Amino acid sequence: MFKGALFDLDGVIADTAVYHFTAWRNLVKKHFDAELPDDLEEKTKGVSREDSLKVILDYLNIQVSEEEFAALAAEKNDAYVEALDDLTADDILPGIAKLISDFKHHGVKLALASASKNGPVILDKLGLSDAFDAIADPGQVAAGKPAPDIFLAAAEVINLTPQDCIGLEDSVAGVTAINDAGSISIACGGSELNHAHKRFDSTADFTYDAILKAWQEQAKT
Ligand code: B16
Ligand code: MG
Repeated sequence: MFKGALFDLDGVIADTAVYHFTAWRNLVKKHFDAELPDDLEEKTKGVSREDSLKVILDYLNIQVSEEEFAALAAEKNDAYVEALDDLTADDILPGIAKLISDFKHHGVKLALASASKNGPVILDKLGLSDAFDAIADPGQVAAGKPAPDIFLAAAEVINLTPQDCIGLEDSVAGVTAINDAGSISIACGGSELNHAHKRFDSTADFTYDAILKAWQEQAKT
């Protein structure tokens, strides 16, 4: 039986991914009068603010100074944080509140393994801060997703080995990070996440029983 659950935030606990990409789109429109294609969103999912900006500037083939880079990242974050203003517990994705309460009922420890530096604020707005035993700090890890660091840190802050944990993710980079950390990856999303140990279509399919079954199947292999 697994002892810990390492949660991604954007796209797993709340649908804040759309706010991230809208903020990037508006920034790029304002500063460079350019549009971002839909498929760039997946390349920024789970990826840190700075790495997301690099992906976007590479796509646009634009070079900026270090100062401009920092100013763009800060402006995007201000717009994103403003968009979070109205976030409430109603924005928790389907199935997640029940899953969290079932995990707690079964003594599973919970840690946040989000790339977002806004994680604590978002958990607070969703009324979930007390449900989590610990939050891994993305500002303290050497490398962002797809590197395993944030999931290794998340297991460590709840005093467990990654092998005793499952990781929940919605991004290609995040699933790779969980796998490389040595945890069992449980994903929600399309076939781009087929590298997960178990993939479901949506968070509504993330039930305690389904996840336990996925864990037991993996334990047999
Ligand atoms: P911030 P996750 C990630 O969160 C987002 O998916 C990604 O789009 C964002 O760039 C990253 O957090 C950093 O967020 O700018 O708020 O620090 O999916 O790992 O929970
Ligand atoms: Mg995510």
